[in-house]
Amino acid sequence: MADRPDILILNGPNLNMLGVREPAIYGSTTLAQIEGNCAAEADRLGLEVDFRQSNFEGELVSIIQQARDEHAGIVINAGAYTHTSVAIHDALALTDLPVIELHLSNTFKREPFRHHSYISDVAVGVICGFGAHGYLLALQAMARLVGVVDEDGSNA
Ligand code: DHK
Repeated sequence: MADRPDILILNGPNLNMLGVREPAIYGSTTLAQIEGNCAAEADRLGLEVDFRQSNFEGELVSIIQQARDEHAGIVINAGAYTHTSVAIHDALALTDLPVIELHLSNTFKREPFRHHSYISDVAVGVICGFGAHGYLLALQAMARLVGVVDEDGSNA
């Protein structure tokens, strides 16, 4: 349906390796499986999703810049760029879109260099530590932010 809000779910470096990458930390669900789960959840919620991944910082910046014309909100797992990228911070700051920061792992239980995020202060909120299920939690939160469900989770 064309008038469903279209949510960009943007994945950064190394997330294309989910399934084989440190499964004790990131789980065994592949990015393709997460994409499929997101599509089903988006359909249930009344959203469209545009699910993307790049290992390149500049490409992530360009996708974020384009999102303001094409999408209603951004869910971003920027991978390691979360902790390093002023460029991604600045790109997110100039969108007028609601942003949700997402991580599979609980970054605060991990190495100190993962405790700082350049994204949190331009995000509405942060979801971390729930593995692949976090993507579905992020979509549920986004559905309320873009007004397709009420605060209590019922259809708006
Ligand atoms: C993913 C990464 O690739 C790491 O660099 C972050 C994040 C954590 C995650 O948990 O999804 O530190």
